[in-house]
Amino acid sequence: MIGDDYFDLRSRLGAELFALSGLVRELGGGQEQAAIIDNLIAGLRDPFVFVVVGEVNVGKSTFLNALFGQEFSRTGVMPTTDKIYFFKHGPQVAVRALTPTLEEVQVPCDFLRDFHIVDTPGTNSIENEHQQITERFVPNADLVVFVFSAMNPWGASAWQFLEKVHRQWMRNVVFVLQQADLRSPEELQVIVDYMAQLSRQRFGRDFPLFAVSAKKAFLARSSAADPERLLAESGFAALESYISGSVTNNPARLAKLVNAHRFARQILDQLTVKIDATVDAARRKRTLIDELQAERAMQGERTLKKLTPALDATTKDYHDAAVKIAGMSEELLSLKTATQPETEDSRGLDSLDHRLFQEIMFRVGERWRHVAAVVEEDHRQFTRYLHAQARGHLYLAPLDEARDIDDPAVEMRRRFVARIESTLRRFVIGLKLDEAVEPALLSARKRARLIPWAAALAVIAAGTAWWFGGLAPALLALGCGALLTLGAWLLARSSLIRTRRLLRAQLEDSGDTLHTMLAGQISEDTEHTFSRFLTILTPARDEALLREEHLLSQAAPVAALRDSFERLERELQAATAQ
Ligand SMILES: Nc1nc2c(ncn2[C@@H]2O[C@H](COP(=O)(O)OP(=O)(O)OP(=O)(O)O)[C@@H](O)[C@H]2O)c(=O)[nH]1
Ligand SMILES: [Mg+2]
Repeated sequence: MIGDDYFDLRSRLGAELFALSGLVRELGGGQEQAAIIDNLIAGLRDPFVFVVVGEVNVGKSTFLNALFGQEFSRTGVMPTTDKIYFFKHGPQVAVRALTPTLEEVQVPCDFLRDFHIVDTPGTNSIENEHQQITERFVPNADLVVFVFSAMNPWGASAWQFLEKVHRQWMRNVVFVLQQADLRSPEELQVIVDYMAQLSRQRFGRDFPLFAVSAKKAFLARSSAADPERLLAESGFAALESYISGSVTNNPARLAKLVNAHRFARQILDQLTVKIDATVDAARRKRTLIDELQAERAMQGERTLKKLTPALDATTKDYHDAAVKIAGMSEELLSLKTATQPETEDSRGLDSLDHRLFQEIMFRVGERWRHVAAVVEEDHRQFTRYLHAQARGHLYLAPLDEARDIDDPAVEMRRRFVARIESTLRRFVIGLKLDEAVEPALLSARKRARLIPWAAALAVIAAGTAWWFGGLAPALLALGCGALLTLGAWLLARSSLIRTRRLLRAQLEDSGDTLHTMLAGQISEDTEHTFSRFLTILTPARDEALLREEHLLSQAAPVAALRDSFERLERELQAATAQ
C-alpha cells in the first residue's frame, strides 16, 4: 500500500495520542488538555489529496484504479470523466453535485479515508475548468499527476494546463506516461527523453517521469493470472515507490506529525510532573506515618523508663510494709492469742492480708497516682505531637473517636491506677498468708492448751503428795508438774516462733515477685496506652500505602507511554532527516 511507512508512523502516533488522552482523562489532567489531544488526533487524519490531470482518454481513471487496486473511477474508450470528481470515503456510494462541473463522490473504499482523489476530465475537453482545478485543487494537492498517453504525449492542452500551475506547486507534479504497453521500449525511451527535454525548455525543470501500463497493473491487481509478470511489465513498481516516498517524506505531513508529537509530549510531561508530585506526596505521607509509628514505640519505651524509679521505690516500700506486718504478726502469733478463743484470732488472721494491702497502698498509692499522671501527660503530649506532625500532611482521626470518650488521657489514667491497685491486690492474695500461718497457729494452740492442764495436774499431784507424803513429795510432784507445764509452754512457743519466722521470710522474699508483677503490669499498660495510637496510625498507613500503590500503578502507564513517545520521537527525527 502507498505510503505504508508514513501511515505506520501516523497510526502509532495516533494510538499514543489516544492512550495519552485516556490517561489525561483518567488522571484528571484537565478537559482542556484532553480536548487539545483530541484535536491533534483529528488533525492526523487529514487525508492526502491526489489530483490527476491529462487529456481525454489518456488513461487517467485507469491509472487511479490501478494505483489503489480498486475500480472506483469509471473508465472507457469514449470520453468518460465528464466532470471533476472529488472522491472521498463514505459509508455507501453517494454522489453530490457541488457545482455543475464538480461532483463529490463518496465511495466505501478504505484507502479513501487517507486519500482524497480528484479525477478530472480531459484538459482538452474542459478548457473553462482549468482555472477551477489550478486554483482550487492543485494548491491543496500533495501530488499532481500529469498523465500522458504514450500514443500521443504531445497534446497541447496538458502542457498548457501545466503552464497555468503556479511554480510553487510544480514540485508536487509527477509525469506518468500511460498506455506504455502500446509502444516498444525504444519508442518509449525516445518519448521519455523528448518529454524531459520539453519540460526543461518550457518550465526550466525536470519532472519525475514514469512510463507505465495502468491497464496491466490493474489486471495484475484484479483477476488476471500471472500477476507478478503483469506487474513487472506494467512498470508500476518504480512509480509506486516514488509516490510512496512522496507520501512518506512529505515535509508538511511529517512536520504535522512532529508538531502533534511535540504538543502531546508537553502534555505528557505535565502529566508526568503532576503524577510524580502526587506519588511523592503519597510516599512522604507514608514515610511520615512510619516515622510517627517509630516515634510511638520510642515514646512507649521512654515513658516506661520513667516508671522504673517508682517500681524500685515500691519494692522498697513493700519491704517496710512487710516488716510492719511481720511485727504485727508477732502479736497475732503470740501465746496470748494462741490461748484465746478461736474466733478472735482467726479474725486477726483474716485481716492480715487486708492489713498488708492497706499498708502497701498507704505507702505506694500516691506514688502510683503520680506515675499515672506522668503517663497521662506523656499520652497527652504524644497526642499533641502526633497531630502537630500530621497537620497539613495527613488526616488523623481523634483517638477513641468511635468509643465516644471525652478525654482518652484521663480515662487511661484511671485505668492505669485501677490496674496497679488490682495487681497489688492479686499479689497480696497470692501470698496466701492465712495458709502459711493457720496450721502453725493450730498446732501452737494445741500445745498451748496443754499448759493449764499440766499446771492443774502439777497442783493436784502436789496436793495429793502433801496429803499423803508430806512436804518433800509434794515439792517433788510440784516440780515435776512445773517441768511438764514448762515443756508444753516451750513447745507452743517454739511452734509460734517458727511460724513467725516463716511468715517474715515469706513476706520479705515476696519483694521480687511484687517487682516482677508490677514490672509486667506497667510494661503491659504502657504498651497498651501507646498502642492505642496504632488504631489511628495503622489505618492511616494502610490507606496511604494503598494510595501510593494506586498512584504507582497509574504512573506505570505514564512512564511506559513516555518511553514509547521517546522511541517515536527518534523515528520521527529519522524520517524528517531523510
Ligand atoms: N492499452 C492500454 N489501454 C489503456 C491503458 N490505460 C487505459 N487504457 C484504455 O484507455 C481508455 C481510456 O481510459 P480512461 O482511463 O477512461 O481514460 P481517461 O483519461 O480517464 O479518459 P477520460 O475520463 O475520458 O478523460 C480505456 O479504453 C482504457 O481501457 C493502458 O495502460 N494500456
Ligand atoms: Mg477518466
